[in-house]
Amino acid sequence: MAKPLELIKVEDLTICESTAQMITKAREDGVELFFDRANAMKPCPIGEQAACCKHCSMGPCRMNVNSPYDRVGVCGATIDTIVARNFGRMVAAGTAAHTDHGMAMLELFRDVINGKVKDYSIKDPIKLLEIAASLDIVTEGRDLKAVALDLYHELEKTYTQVDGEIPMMKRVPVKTLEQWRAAGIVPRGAMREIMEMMHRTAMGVDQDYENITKQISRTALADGWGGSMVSTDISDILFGTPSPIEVEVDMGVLKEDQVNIIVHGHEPNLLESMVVSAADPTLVEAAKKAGAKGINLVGMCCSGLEALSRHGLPHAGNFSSTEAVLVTGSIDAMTVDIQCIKQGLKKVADFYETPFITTNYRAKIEGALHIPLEEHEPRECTDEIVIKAISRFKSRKKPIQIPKNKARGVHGFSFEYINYMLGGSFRGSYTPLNDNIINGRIRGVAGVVGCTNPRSKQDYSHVELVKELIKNDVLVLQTGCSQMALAKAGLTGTGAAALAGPGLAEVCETVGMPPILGLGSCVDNSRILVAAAEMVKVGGLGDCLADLPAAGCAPEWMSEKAIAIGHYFVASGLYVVFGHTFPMTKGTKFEKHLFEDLEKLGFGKWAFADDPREMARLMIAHIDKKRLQLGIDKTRERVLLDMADRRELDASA
Ligand code: XCC
Repeated sequence: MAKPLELIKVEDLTICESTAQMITKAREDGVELFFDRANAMKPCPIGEQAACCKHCSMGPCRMNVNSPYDRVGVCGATIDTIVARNFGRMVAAGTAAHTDHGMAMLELFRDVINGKVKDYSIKDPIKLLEIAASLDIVTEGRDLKAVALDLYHELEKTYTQVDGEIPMMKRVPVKTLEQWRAAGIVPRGAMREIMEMMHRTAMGVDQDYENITKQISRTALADGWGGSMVSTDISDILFGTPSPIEVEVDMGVLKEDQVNIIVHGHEPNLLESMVVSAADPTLVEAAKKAGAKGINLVGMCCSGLEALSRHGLPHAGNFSSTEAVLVTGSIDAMTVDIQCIKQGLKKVADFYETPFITTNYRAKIEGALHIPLEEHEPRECTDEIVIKAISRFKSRKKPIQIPKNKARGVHGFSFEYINYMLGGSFRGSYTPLNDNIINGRIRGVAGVVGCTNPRSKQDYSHVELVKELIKNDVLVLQTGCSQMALAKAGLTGTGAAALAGPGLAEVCETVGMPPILGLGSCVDNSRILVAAAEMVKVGGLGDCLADLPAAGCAPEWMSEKAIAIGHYFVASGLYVVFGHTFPMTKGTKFEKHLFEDLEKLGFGKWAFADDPREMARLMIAHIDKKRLQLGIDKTRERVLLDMADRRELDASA
């Protein structure tokens, strides 16, 4: 046990009531969670500011964060070189994670088309044809398989293309693309960009922070407009494009009298096959024979968000709750694939005698049972997981305590559905969104995304920030663990319009949409890019992404993937605020470059804030600045006057 647990107040760790209850239970049970480890081990003060260089054995060299220009590394590397290199490697790692995931989806797509994989099929042929057409692949008069094969070969370039622009550049607004071309940052295949990023940040290579930043941008763009975007599109084609669906979330979705199986990770194929296994009549019968009323399949983190968006599968919570959910004692199996899977889960699972099963060859955990998910026979893996869970249900020994908290909300928004929702099925269009931004009812658009982190109170900043944004008429798009924070807080239904400002509330009421739109997992941040590109295309809001009255935020981030996401938004032209911590040495030229200079060069820029209200203030100030530059600041004043007048009229009526 790291440190006396009593020292940490539960209410300082989370606003998620279920997680709070489970932290308390874990303390009683003597089980250590990552909250305790975070408390016991303070972050390294030099590493926290990215001021340590360990890229060769002449060091590691530790800079003085209080006076960063006091010294240089043994090779002479300056603080700016060191911090930029560290930042670049985070972007490379985050990009690698999303692109490797995307490439796995693309390979699955290839094997579905060529008939090697029979358990999955093409669920959305319309989207397949649309994406193919958008990439100039001839679709008319051709059979679906031929188009699909061409699409596969075209999209493969996203990863492998040695030279030239990747296919999705066709979706980038022209002026933004021209700007990237001028800056020399249009991405080639992700493998090339990641390789070059790693090379340039090795000892003795690129030692000019501005030049390093160019490769950081190019690598990040290979993620957002490349690996992640392909992952989203192919997942939609294979498993269905999400449309709004009402879903239950939080630990109250667990059922004491059923076999509870948690699926946690990122690639949708494991959960897709789990859905089939959990509904298999033979396995359901086996569960009943074991005394259960049924099999309760529940998602967590991004895997869970993929299945929640497509199937309405219940979701138990976000990153900070994955250990806590095991503490309920009710989990009969937890199965995982890749990313955000704490090694500590294994120990907690062992304590509660929950089978903990890894399924992906890239992500084994020492001591955990590994049942490989082979794509041509996925049921071999997922049926076995269900059987293991049934047998654990039969022999449950530990007391069970399931929190009662449960919230209902609407999820599963996609670029395509927003198009349809705003414009109708025959004239799907983003024009009504642009019109309402231009007329000022909607002040702007914000993406609030990303992780939770044991070093910040779970969910608190997500919820407070989003409340503040919608109150100020900012439409909020969400993904990842942030989406789940708002869902648990009961703010993903149309009822949330009651908390929205008058303009946004009016639009929500007219269109019948909530003010907070959940778009899915973290690779689905690409849906935000596509929506933003469409807003530029529709017109009236400037002619490049940097002109939009829009901003993004990851208030409780923790993963390198979040840094890659943040930077592809910045390189695309958006303003991005990160919360609680930032891998940056203060007072350096590199900090100024990311936080000020990039905007002057026509890109977006980074910002940092510790308090959710301050995050909201910064984002709204940026949105207002863009409205002013677009010359639409006055319309908003008129609308608000109208609303005030209307209220006065209402009051006097
Ligand atoms: Fe992981 Fe995707 Fe972060 Fe959540 S938001 S902690 S990256 S699960 Ni993606």
